[in-house]
Amino acid sequence: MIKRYEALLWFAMLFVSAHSSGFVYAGDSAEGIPEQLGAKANDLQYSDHIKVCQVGYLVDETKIAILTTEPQGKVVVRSYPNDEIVASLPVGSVSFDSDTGDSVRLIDLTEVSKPGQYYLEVPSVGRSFDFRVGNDIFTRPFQVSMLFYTGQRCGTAVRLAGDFSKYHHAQCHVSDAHFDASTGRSGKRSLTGGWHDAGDFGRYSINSGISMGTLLWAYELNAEKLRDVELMIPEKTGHLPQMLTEIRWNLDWMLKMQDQSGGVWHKATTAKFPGSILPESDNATMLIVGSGHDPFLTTQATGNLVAVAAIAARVYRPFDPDYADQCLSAAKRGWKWLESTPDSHFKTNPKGIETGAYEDNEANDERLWAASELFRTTGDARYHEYFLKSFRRIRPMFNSGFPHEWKNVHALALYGYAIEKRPEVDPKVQQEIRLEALNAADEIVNRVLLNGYRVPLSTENYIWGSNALVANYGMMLRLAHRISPKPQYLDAAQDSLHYLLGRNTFNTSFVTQIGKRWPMNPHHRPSEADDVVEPWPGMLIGGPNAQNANEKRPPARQWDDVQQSFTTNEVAINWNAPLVFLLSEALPNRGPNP
Ligand code: 9MR
Ligand code: ZN
Repeated sequence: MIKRYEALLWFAMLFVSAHSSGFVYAGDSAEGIPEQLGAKANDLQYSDHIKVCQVGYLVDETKIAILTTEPQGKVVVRSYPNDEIVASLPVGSVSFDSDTGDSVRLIDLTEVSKPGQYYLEVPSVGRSFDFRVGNDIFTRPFQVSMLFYTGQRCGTAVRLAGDFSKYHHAQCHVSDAHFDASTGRSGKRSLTGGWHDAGDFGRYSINSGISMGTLLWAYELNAEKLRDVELMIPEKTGHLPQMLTEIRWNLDWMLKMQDQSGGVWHKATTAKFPGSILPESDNATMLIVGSGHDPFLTTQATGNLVAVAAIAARVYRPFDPDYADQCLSAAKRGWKWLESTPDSHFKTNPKGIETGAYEDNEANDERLWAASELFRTTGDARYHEYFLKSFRRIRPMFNSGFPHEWKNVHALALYGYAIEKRPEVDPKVQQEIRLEALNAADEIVNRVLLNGYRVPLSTENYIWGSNALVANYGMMLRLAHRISPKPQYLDAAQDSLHYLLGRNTFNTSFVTQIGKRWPMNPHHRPSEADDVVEPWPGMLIGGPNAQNANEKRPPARQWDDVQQSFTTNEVAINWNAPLVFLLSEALPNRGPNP
């Protein structure tokens, strides 16, 4: 055993040292490091062996940095820019992290709690990127992550604001959409608006559903903090909070995807993915795509719309009661369709269609989420009864080994019920769900504490969009914290953010234009096709994906910052949403007015 461990360790060290000097990051080309910080102290060089959260840490949280080489002496924290030593820190013992192949040591800098800007200095290794300590440090990342959605707007010309005004595209996808043969219909329909899903320009009901549910929850749970936070959107919004203005852009489109019957269409895309072009150059026929078999509309698309429109009815009510009514009536019509229509799945792309499939053969979770949110909005016994008779279908109720995702929204249905305050809630059922949610959170926390990088991912979790799994685990922990507050839940949720923002094996923030070094070549058509070198801002890329059988790298290292790598370096509305959720939760209690 020991021998094998030593061999592994030795191999790991070789691996690390082989990669530390010659490893080429896209960000090394300087654009990814917008501030070349003059490292005055001893002319220190930046070292990729010292990984910190490139945004920083909240005042009261446990603050961890990761060291991937042996230190020759004490690590110090210096203030930036005056280089004063503010703390001298011990380094934890070495352990081997098999998911990355790194030998890691934890540096605990929790004692540094005075708001300010700092960096770590490790003797004979170098210095870290600088980072901040403070309680308002996530405001800008929140705004920039929401700006991603503004950039994804379809059906309109987009020019980002302020510093980002070099990013723009002309009006796109405004011609009517044609009913594809898979809809059983003919003719055309206006379907403008919404957000482009990802690096492609498709618009998909299912993926919009989880994205919107997550964003609306982020707002609803943090309304006090978020109401006055300004975003870089083009509208002057009067008294409607800016976040809700951005979200409405996609909500209006989702509502258009609902058929007269109450059912909802699966997607609006061209037949094939376009090349690396700007959206306005994508002139192929826009199609409404159905399941290919009667009733052509699907249970999953409809369940998603019902849940989202039900949440929206609550959230928009104080600002726009007419719009709230419109959302609620759409949700109720959708529910009637769900009740009267047996399961109808989108099993695979119909003939001639090659865009994102978002295929799903299980609809009980979407039905449950629809019932849960309609109950929460109305208190109506019909929805409540459906929820009560169906919620126990899966055991354990929450999967601590795999968070909710576009295909599976079961946990969202349960969390909604767990945090609901209305008097009609069944207290025993609520308690049962809460306890299971806390069990799952405890298991996630344990995994985080055992992981070399404090990542919630298991080895099996390095799949397509693994960064979204990281964020969604964080969201589970934040929801658990709302059920029963514990510092461990907060720390572990923050660990997810820190991983995404640079405290990872690549020493790179996975969110474009946030932190000091970030992906330069996301799979994102507007970034590919425009003449700006840096990618559009605020985009969380998919992250390491170990599903390629021919790979030799450890799972967590299987990420490539190249445009073609859509399996590791694409962006998507459902991946940014839990990032926005985590950032919303990390904002200071009284929303600053930037
Ligand atoms: O996020 C989706 C991931 O879970 C799937 O494994 C993958 C392959 O089916 O598809 C991902 O979604 C893509 C969608 O199909 C089309 N737009 C881009 C999405 C992100 O890559
Ligand atoms: Zn468009």
